[in-house]
Amino acid sequence: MKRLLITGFAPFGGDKVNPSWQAVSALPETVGGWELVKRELPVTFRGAPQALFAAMDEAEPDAVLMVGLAGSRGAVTPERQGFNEIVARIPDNEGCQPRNEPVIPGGPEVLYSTLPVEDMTEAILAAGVPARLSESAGRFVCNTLLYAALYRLEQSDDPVPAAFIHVPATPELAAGKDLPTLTLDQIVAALTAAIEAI
Ligand code: PCA
Repeated sequence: MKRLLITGFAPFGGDKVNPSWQAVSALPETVGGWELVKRELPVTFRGAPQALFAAMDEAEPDAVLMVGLAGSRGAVTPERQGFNEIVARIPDNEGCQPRNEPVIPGGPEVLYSTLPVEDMTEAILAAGVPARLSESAGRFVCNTLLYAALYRLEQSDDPVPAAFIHVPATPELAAGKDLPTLTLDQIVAALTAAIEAI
């Protein structure tokens, strides 16, 4: 069976939970012919790529799917691309707040996701969950992780495909805040449909 490394993030910015990891950890052990290897990543510019690369070396996956929270969005949004730019609006979980720095000095401006993000978006919609393809993963830790992963894979001899999916807040996370939400069940259904579309 082919192996999919799928990651979610720890809570950040004062939140108690992160639906990205809640949803990833709620997935079954296998989905659509993929054996899932799940990891929670730290929300730090330094640690997130490091932890992902360590998991890639250890698990030797056939594909990599990263998942993160985009609390202002009302739909599940596969990301078309990562940008070589960091502009942190808030500090990461180590207190780092880089601004106007490249992810990889000298790297290309944009790197494109190498999993079928259009098909994944269609599959999520077909599962009845709001979805759209996103042109920007922001400029915080999620975009840094996506760009760093695509860059590392591009440099490797035997690159496996990779992509990133942002998910909305859940009612649990949004309590008392004015945010659009999907239920955790909807987010789990969306990730399941996206994996089945790979
Ligand atoms: N979302 C943040 C970082 C961690 C997460 O879940 C982002 O979109 O960059």
